[in-house]
Amino acid sequence: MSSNVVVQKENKSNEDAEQRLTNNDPQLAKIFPEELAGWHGYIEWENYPERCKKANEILTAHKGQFTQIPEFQLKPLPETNPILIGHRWKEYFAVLGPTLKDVPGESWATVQKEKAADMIHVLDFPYNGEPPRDKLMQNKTTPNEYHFVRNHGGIPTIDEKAYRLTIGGLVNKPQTLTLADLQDVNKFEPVELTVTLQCSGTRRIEQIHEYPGEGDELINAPWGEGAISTARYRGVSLKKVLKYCGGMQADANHVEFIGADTYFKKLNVFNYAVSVPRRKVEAVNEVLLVWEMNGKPLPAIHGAPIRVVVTGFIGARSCKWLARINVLNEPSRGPVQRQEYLYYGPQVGKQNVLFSNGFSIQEMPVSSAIMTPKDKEVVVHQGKIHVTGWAYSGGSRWIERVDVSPDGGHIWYQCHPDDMTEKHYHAWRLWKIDLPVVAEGWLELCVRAFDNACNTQPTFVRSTWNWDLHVTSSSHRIKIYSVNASHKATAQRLREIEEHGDSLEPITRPLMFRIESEEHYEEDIKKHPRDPVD
Ligand SMILES: Nc1nc2c(c(=O)[nH]1)N[C@H]1C(S)=C(S)[C@@H](COP(=O)(O)O)O[C@H]1N2
Ligand SMILES: [Mo]
Repeated sequence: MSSNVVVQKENKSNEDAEQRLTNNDPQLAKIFPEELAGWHGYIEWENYPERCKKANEILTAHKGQFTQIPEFQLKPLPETNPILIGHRWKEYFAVLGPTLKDVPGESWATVQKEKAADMIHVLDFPYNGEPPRDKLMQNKTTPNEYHFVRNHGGIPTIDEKAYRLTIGGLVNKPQTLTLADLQDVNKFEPVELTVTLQCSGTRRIEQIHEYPGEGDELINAPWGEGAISTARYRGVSLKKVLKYCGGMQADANHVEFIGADTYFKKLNVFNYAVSVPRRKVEAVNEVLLVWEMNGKPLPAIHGAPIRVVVTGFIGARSCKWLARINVLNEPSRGPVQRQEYLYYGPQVGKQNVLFSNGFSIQEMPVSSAIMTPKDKEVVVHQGKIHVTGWAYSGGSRWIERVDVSPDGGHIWYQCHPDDMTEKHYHAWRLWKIDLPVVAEGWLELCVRAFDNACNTQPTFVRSTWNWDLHVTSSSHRIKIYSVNASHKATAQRLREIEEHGDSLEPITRPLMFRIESEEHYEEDIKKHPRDPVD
């Protein structure tokens, strides 16, 4: 129920970036070369099965030496920042030789350069980070330095001038386009769009806290409510780019995106590859190729120079460091598409799971979260608690209504439209409410949103728990300790605390002054005798 702890202690990511394993085989630079001049950290795997086989042999030979995946579901998360350290993944990079061995360290340097100092580093490598909750609530569009990041591998660095995008498969005229081509207004009219990206793992920590699930080898980040952010992107519509390639052929059904980064699965190597259905690409401005984020060049950590933005779908489909587009007859065969981001039924788990059991998650459902106050916060108020948060629905649906409850979901109060940011087809609405609260002590606050199709959220985490721990979209619940200072007795106690230089928090610490005078106590037991009259 609670979200990621705000972490204070430093965890030694830099030190750990010094690889524990190395592989000094002089042949490696030749076997696994950089694919293109001006691109760093890009090994092409998909076009070279022999190369993949060789990588698998090397990884298999080191199998016993890789660090175990840390256990973080059956015990509390470390109170460090970074929270988790991706030793194993760094070791995979190290044993493949010079092209990749420095990428973990470089990736961490990019985090330091491009991200705010107070980001919560959920996993240091591959880098996964979410902003502190109050920072996410400050603007309808998230400043680039606070936009969450989800990586499955390293961050390739690509010189803009050397960038080129190959488009092939079931298109009539395969093309290779440079960045200048994509930005040429005579070829493609640029578009701007406000888009919320949401990782399908957002709020996963709530599922983990209640019922742990799949512990993937790429650590499935224990996200809080911050693996969602919104930006204004500038780019071109992929629909137009494919038209420029002579259009898709009749048997084209899916469009695959291949990133320049390297991804591992059970000691096999891949480039990051995902796909979306043809009909999604053919909708107007729902799939963009972008180079600008909030009026600034797309940061390296977000996929520079070109990434895909798929509106209303899980973040995973918005491929970063886009190297190639393949138009296919069927969904991508990449493990990210076929073996991950699957939504399993209630009795599926380690004992019986098959990839074919789950359906592929594409559109995000309606979801929301309370961002302030924080879970377990002591809130002193005068009868109203100021509550803020986000609400979002995927699939080009938008939020119409947000309700907040002060009592776990019996009484609900609706946010006034003036207290919600404006509507977009593909973005969240931030909301706020002064929630009427009379009661004192522990209260469960919860939120539920409705989209324009009247969809709303499941009631409890348990209602939609799933083995892969995706799409935690149940009504978000936090516990707060209410102190209502409009009540006479409470106002009096707060004054006494101040007079004695004592403090209300932490509420678990006893007060060190006498809480009731002798006279008052005597008076009261006279009025309300402790013993029955007969
Ligand atoms: N090439 C590539 N693209 C990628 C990923 C990745 O690891 N490699 N991660 C995906 C996932 S799972 C998400 S949620 C989004 C996150 O985008 P962001 O890091 O810009 O917030 O990028 C997607 N695109
Ligand atoms: Mo994601």
